[in-house]
Amino acid sequence: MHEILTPIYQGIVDGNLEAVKTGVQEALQAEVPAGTILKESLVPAMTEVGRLFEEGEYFVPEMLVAARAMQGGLEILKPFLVASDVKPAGKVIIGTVKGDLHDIGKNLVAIMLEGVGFEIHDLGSDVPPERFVEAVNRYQPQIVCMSALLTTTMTNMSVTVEAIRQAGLRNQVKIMVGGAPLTETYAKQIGADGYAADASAASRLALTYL
Ligand code: B1M
Repeated sequence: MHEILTPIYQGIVDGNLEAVKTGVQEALQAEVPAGTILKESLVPAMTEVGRLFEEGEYFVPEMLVAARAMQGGLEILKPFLVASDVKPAGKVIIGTVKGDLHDIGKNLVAIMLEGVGFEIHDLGSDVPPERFVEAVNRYQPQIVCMSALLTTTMTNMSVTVEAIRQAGLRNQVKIMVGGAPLTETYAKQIGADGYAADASAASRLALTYL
């Protein structure tokens, strides 16, 4: 890892929002590309937080402060990740499915999609199937993106796909899913059109649907 990125990584692991903000600003001033800052410090730091949680060293409060610190860093990075001169390529609605509060990955996917020119309607987290349906009716997007981080909530993706089908809207939209516990096979199984392992893959895949 680039030396200048160490305080950002450590700041997230320690849940130190101010250290992360300062670290990100300093790295940008030193002309480290935003994508490098993201991939080499923010993302690995969250992986480490997950490992510490799994090993019983961290509990929910520590995960929460780490997440806040990461969001703080992401907010500063966002304008640098989103190119301003790209024309809207299409509309996307995105949300984390019902019962699931994890929104960092979803936010990152939204940023990358915005970066390639999509108009984003972010429904937030813990989004019930009927709100996805309502948003498809309201915004008429080409693509619906769903995120899930828990094995217990990924099943709500299938419920949401079914709700969109029941509402007679399935042929109007492409449905993309992602999140750590998901696989390509699972995506196919629930009748989604596509799966993306990370935010860059999501933006590449979305462009193929236009
Ligand atoms: Co939670 N949590 N958490 N957590 N949490 C995980 C997911 C976990 C793996 C930790 C662990 O045990 N190692 C585990 C899940 C186990 C499982 O089900 N397999 C877990 C658990 C158990 C829980 C609770 C149940 C804990 C408890 O209460 N006992 C609880 C559940 C709450 C709920 O949702 N109902 C819980 C709570 C929380 C916090 C609220 C404290 C916090 C979230 C805060 C927030 O998001 N605002 C939190 C956090 C931070 C994590 C970890 C540490 C980090 C998640 C993250 O932000 N990663 C996580 C461990 C880990 O992932 N290492 C963990 C960084 C992010 C950039 O990556 O989200 O994977 P990710 O997104 C990627 C890709 O997955 C993909 O692209 C993104 C960017 O490249 N992607 C998509 C994501 N969505 C996509 C959608 C697409 C395409 C790609 O659409 C097309």
